[in-house]
Amino acid sequence: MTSYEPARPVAVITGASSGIGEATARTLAGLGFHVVCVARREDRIKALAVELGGTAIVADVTDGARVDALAAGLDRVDVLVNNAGGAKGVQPVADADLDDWRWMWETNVLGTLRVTRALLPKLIASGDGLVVTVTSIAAFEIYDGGAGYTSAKHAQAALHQTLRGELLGKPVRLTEIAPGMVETEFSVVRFGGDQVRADAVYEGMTPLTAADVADVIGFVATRPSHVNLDHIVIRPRDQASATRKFTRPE
Ligand code: 8X3
Repeated sequence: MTSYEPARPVAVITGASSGIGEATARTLAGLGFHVVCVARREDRIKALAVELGGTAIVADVTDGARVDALAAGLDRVDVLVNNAGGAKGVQPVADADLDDWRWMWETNVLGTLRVTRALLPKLIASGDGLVVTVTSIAAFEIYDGGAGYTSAKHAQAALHQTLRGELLGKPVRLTEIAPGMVETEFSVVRFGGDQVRADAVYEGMTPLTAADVADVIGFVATRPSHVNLDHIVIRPRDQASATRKFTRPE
């Protein structure tokens, strides 16, 4: 199903078709990893994998059979970057859309669980595994209209952090990356494809780019194997919290 040079360490990146996932694939490939780009959008990850000399695997993290096939098709896994996920909607709890909530829990929480559980034996067998989970500042902050997303991110972080204890003594490091505002497809997806509304989120301030976050993931992945960066929060200078940002006057 897949072919790669096992001599190079292998990094599996979910949600690799755009944004932080795509940028992370580029960064890790530049650092010498064979990148396995996982996402639903086949055309995008195929082009990316060709460009980076990696492998594209079309899989939705909500599909257990595809995730198991992904794991079965890989001989070696050194790094897993759990990046797939996102937000849908900004309804208050009183008007919560259950389908949006289900999607957020399925992708962010159960998606991370499925992929991590499936790849864990190979990460351990590598002798020096690393699991990076991209959560969000929403994993430790809450805000009005954000409960579906913040609750999913809190749960994703709890799952990731639990592994830190459960894997103690095993050769696997665990790093949670919690970004604030990053200009990607994040807000477009959240607002159901409304680009104007998404652009307004970042108007008058300087958000992070996907490459800014990928840089940090590259740093994490290149520390000596006894060094575990547990939790990294990265926000733009213009953002103090999920609800406080500095906006330049026009
Ligand atoms: C999203 C973080 O600050 O854009 O994960 O709400 S923020």
